[in-house]
Formats: sequence, C-alpha cells, structure tokens
Amino acid sequence: MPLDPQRFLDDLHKLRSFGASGVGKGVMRQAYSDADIAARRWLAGRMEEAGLEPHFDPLGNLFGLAGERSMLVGSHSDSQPEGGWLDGALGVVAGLEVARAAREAGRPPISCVSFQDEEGRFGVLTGSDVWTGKLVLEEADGLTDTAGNTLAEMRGKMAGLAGNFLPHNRFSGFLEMHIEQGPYLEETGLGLGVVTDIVGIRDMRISFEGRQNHAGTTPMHLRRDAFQALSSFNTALNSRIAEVVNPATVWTIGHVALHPNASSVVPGRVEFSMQWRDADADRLARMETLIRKTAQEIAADHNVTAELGTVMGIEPAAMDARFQAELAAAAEALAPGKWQKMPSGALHDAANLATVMPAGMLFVPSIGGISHAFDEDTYEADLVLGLQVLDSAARALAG
Ligand code: HGY
Ligand code: MN
Ligand code: MN
Repeated sequence: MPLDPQRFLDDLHKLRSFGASGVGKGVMRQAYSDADIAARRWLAGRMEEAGLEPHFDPLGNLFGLAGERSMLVGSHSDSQPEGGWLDGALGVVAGLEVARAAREAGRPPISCVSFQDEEGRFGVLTGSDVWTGKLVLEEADGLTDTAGNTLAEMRGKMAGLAGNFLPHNRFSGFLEMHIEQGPYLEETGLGLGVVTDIVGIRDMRISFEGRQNHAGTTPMHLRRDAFQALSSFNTALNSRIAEVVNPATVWTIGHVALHPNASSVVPGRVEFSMQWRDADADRLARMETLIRKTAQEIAADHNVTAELGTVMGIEPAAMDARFQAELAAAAEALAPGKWQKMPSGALHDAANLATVMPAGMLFVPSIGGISHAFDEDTYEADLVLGLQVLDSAARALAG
C-alpha cells in the first residue's frame, strides 16, 4: 500500500522542528523568516526524493510537480507569529504524501504545493493572491508588515531559489486538507468536514493621530489621546454593528501599536488592524461603511485625525460541487456516517484557487476548537483518517 501514514506523520513532526516554539507543539514560522525558508528548502528536498520536481515561484510558493498536467494538493507551511503545528502544515505534508504515493504506485500524477504567506504577514493570502492574479506582483511588493518590512525585501531572501510563475492550466484542480480550527466537528462528534463555502474577509489598518504630551501636567479636557479614541471607537463599533451583522459574522482588532507606549506619556498615535468576515459580500460592504463612519465620528469627538488604509479582502468562495461529492463519497466509504458538510470561517488558499480551477477542502477536528495558538492539536487517528480520505478523493479526481 503506497500511502504510508507513518511516513506522513514522521514528515509532519519533522516540519514542526523548523521554528518549534518550545511551548507545547507550537511553531513560530512566519513567512520569509529563516525558519520558514529552511522548512521550504527541506520540503523541496523531500519532493525531490519522491521523484517530484521542486519549483519555487517568485513569491516563494513551492510546488512539487508531477507529470505534464495533474491535480494539485496542498496548503501553506508559514505560520502565525505564534502558531500551531498543524495550521497549513497538515495540508502540505498530506499533499506530499498523496503525490508521493501516486507516483510510487504508478497512478495518474498528482502534484503538491506549499503556498507562501497564507497567514497574511503582508497581504491576506499573499502567495496565492499573486499566483491567481488577484494582486499584481508590483503592488504586492510595496506591502509592509507591522514592523515596516516590505514584501519585496523579504521575498528577496528567496531570490536565489525563484523560478517563473506556473500557468494555472498545468493543474486540473486543487484539494486542500486542513484542521477545522473551530469547535463544530468536536461538538457534533462527526470527525470529518467537507467544506461547502469559505467566508469572505476584509482587512484594513486604521490610525488615530492626536498629540503626545506629559501624562501628569496635561489636563484631561485638553488631551488628544490616541488610546482613548481607540477605546471609544471599539465600544461604539460593537454597539452600532449589531444592526448589520448576523450571529456568524466576526470582527477583530488583533494588532495595536500605541506610540510611544510609555506609562507617563499621553499617547499621540495608535495604529491598529481592523478585520471582519462574513459569508455575504453585501454585508461586508455595509460593515465597511459603518467602520469608516464610526472611525471619523470618534476621531472628531476626540480631536484626533483618523487615517483609513486600503481595504484588502477575499470574496466568499463556494467549493466545486464535484470535488465536494468526491470528498463526501470518500468520507462515507472510510468513515460511514461520521462526516458532515460545513462552511469554513477561516480563510484558505482554496478560496483563491477556486477562481482559477475547481477546488475542494476537507477538515479534520481541532481539539478544543483551538488554533492560531501554540496548543493547537488534533488526535493522530483523525490526522490519518483525513489523509486516507484526501488520498481517496484525489485519486478519483486525478483518475
Ligand atoms: O486567518 C485565517 O483565516 C487564516 O488562518 N489565514
Ligand atoms: Mn491555514
Ligand atoms: Mn492560520
């Protein structure tokens, strides 16, 4: 039996050793970090050993190519600044194992992939945004991370490896296996999820500029305090947004940079991320209008200025009906009655790939619904069952 679950698990643990956090099974492997690049070099070596042709494109997306035209299976191997060992890595190593097994068995070719910067150090799903043509390379190059590094500088670290962008029609479709990253599969006890749709997202940076001053001598009524503005903005938004959202809508202020961030100084500037997600593009637009209006009104109330950055986003995406059906058939054959159809609240490269080829996704449960945290985990039996279902569906679709 060429599909080798132990080899898959061994490779998954080896991948974690690049950027291993020392806390639980966590990793720190942000896109273009030394750990990320070392991991990609190691993955390229494993592809080569398997008889797949490693190919880096100008973004650092790494493909393991088989045949002249094939199915593509994979995910991403970059992590959040503090990430778990499975987010993305699971789908990459599963893709490698499925492609390797197909080759060893002499079956129709399957290629594998690890996309770059899925976690949005620079953009939203930067590597697949550029490859699928959503974002032009020149524009992407000017994007900065929260420390002010540009994408152009960071991808320059991989310039020696880079080849061309591959044509999309080299691939007949895309399959991605991922951890659910939420609580539903565990709650329902149905161990596998066949993804129907992926939510849309909007992401922007907002800053409030006030007046930096002495925290002991500046009377409250004369202050132009950037933190107070942010605090009021958050409170006002949470109350006003109720008119627009539904129970599945989510919004997050996840990154805040307060300047100068010192206890005896009235803060003069704050820059923060504002992200919102929903399955309905119209609702995403209505939320944007409300966010802009609230930011401007609160800025005026606090005598600070508001600067609203460019909104980046991904549209809600439906997964291909045939790919859903093959995943469902494989799940039913290997785990009868133990799977469900479900939408994804997390973003995935499959949302971008769905704009250029048929795409499908399979979820396995996350213990406690935890992800984007060091203690993210999944039972080994679920990882292996997911691999087997993915392989079965990939074979049917490649065949
Ligand atoms: O943020 C997300 O949904 C994904 O993990 N990039
Ligand atoms: Mn992911
Ligand atoms: Mn993630």
